[in-house]
Amino acid sequence: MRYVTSGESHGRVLTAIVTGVPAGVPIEQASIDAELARRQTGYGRGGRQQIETDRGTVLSGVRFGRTIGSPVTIAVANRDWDNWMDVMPAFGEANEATRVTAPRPGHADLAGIQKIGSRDIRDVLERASARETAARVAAGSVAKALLRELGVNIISFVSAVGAVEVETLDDPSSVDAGLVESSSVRCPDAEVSERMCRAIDEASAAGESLGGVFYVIASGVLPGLGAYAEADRRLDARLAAAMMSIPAIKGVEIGDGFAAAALPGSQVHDEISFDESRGLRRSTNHAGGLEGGMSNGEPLILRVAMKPIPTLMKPLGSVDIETLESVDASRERSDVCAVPAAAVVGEAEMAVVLADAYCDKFGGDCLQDMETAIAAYEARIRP
Ligand code: EPS
Repeated sequence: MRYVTSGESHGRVLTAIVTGVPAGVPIEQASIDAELARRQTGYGRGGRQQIETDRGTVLSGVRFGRTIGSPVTIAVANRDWDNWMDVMPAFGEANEATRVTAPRPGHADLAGIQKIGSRDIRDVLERASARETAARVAAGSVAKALLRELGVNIISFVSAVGAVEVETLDDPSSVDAGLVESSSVRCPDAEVSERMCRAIDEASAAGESLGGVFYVIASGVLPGLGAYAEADRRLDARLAAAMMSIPAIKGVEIGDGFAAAALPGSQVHDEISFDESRGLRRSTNHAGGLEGGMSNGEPLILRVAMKPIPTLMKPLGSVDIETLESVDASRERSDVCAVPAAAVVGEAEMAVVLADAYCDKFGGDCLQDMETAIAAYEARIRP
């Protein structure tokens, strides 16, 4: 299973096309829209979220509420298009007055126009905008629908906004998802949530932006997904690449991640045990559910670092690409902090990778065949 998206931030519509979706997966309009709404929440978002109420319109691949094995297309309209029709039309004459010429440090702006040979940074920023992630979440909702049938559950939460962080986190996979969903910054600790919101207020008042850290966790994943034998089928590599594909992501850790590099092996590796009810298990999960490029049956735990958003209301120095004079970087309406939204995008990215890995291992033609193959596999690996 994989997806492509199309669409610009202030264009008419975003679309996601998901291919390799097995037939027979139940799809609900409400589940697609609920995922899109989760991505739109989060303290620190800008004025744009008051304009948009994202809805996914299914254009192909679903019939009477079930996938039919053909590509699934979902469109998400940009309501803001009404205000941008004159800036983003497909045809007509370019308007010099709406050109953007002061690239923002940290954004795709400068390398983007150098790459495509444009005199208007808007040609780049419209697609580089994280608005595109709405389409990814639509794609992820299809992957999640399959995973739900297979007993896999994916959650995310924010553990840091700027310098404010949750200090003690014994077992990230046992975090209360209800608490996360009720926090405006997707943080399971109410007191830390409050401090995160104040940090966002302070950044906003200072014309600053803030990054942070989020976890994405999958439970109910069977062992043996991915591969130890081929580099590009390794599940850890594919999950890390999927997280790094989200705009503004600068780091990914699996399990104990960088901290494990400083410890002796006996404190890092998870002992293997057996009991009648649970079969072969690990007593700890330092590996974050991934060993040898494969899932090992424990929860998959990824920790992801997001840099602060590049659009600053108190801008950094830049150079006008037309006059070559020193100027302030361009200011666009933007968010102060989008870490909670990025966490929801992280869930979608993980869902697509895991759905693809399940289709690889258990056949991707139809859900019923997958369920049969999974039952046989579970019986075989059970001692
Ligand atoms: C973004 C800038 C802002 C964000 C946008 C990402 O949009 P605008 O330029 O219209 O104010 O709100 O994110 C979304 C619209 C979204 O739905 O996530 C940027 O430059 O990356």
